[in-house]
Amino acid sequence: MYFGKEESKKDERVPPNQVVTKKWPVLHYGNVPYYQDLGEWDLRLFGHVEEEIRLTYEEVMEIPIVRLQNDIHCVTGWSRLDNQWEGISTKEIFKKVKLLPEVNYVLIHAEEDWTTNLPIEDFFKESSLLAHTHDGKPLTPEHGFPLRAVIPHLYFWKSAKWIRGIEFIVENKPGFWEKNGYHMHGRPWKEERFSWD
Ligand SMILES: Nc1nc2c(c(=O)[nH]1)N[C@H]1C(S)=C(S)[C@@H](COP(=O)(O)O)O[C@H]1N2
Ligand SMILES: [Mo]
Repeated sequence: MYFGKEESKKDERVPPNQVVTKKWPVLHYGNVPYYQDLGEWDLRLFGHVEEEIRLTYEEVMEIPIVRLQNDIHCVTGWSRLDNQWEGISTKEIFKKVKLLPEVNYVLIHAEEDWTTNLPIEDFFKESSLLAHTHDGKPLTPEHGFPLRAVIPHLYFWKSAKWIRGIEFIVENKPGFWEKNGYHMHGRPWKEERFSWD
């Protein structure tokens, strides 16, 4: 009998110093927005782009849906496996806006001026999406309704809830938690938790 490989594969599924939870904790700074209607809601694609784009909620919902399953890893130490997301691939955002060649980073803007920064390759990775549905149900307000980023290969603080804008930038710029000591990149397998890691 041979156990070795399967066992080590299982271990490798969860990044170092993370504990798997079946529950889905709610974590954020600031207030949960409770939208009465989405008439005023928009998603701005701006920064170093040929022309700024503003997508209404209807326009976002017309974009073809992608379904992706992944594991999420919060920097506070919990991981949740096999999340099923529906939303739009970040590749669809790439099709909507013409980026200027000097763009290297993305700053995701959420309600209440909350932001998070990441390299452009991470944002446009195959597994990155802007989600509206989790495990078959629409996102609750607490988890990011109507639209949140899901960047599963980075610590979950990069997955902004209540997103309102994607800014394409040249020089890297810290977002909300990054200004408060969290890592500029945040790769769980390298345990990039804090800027001094
Ligand atoms: N807009 C916004 N998005 C946010 C945050 C926040 O404070 N504001 N917190 C981040 C952090 S630290 C985590 S761990 C995840 C938590 O998402 P959840 O509450 O759906 O589990 O959201 C991320 N997205
Ligand atoms: Mo977090």
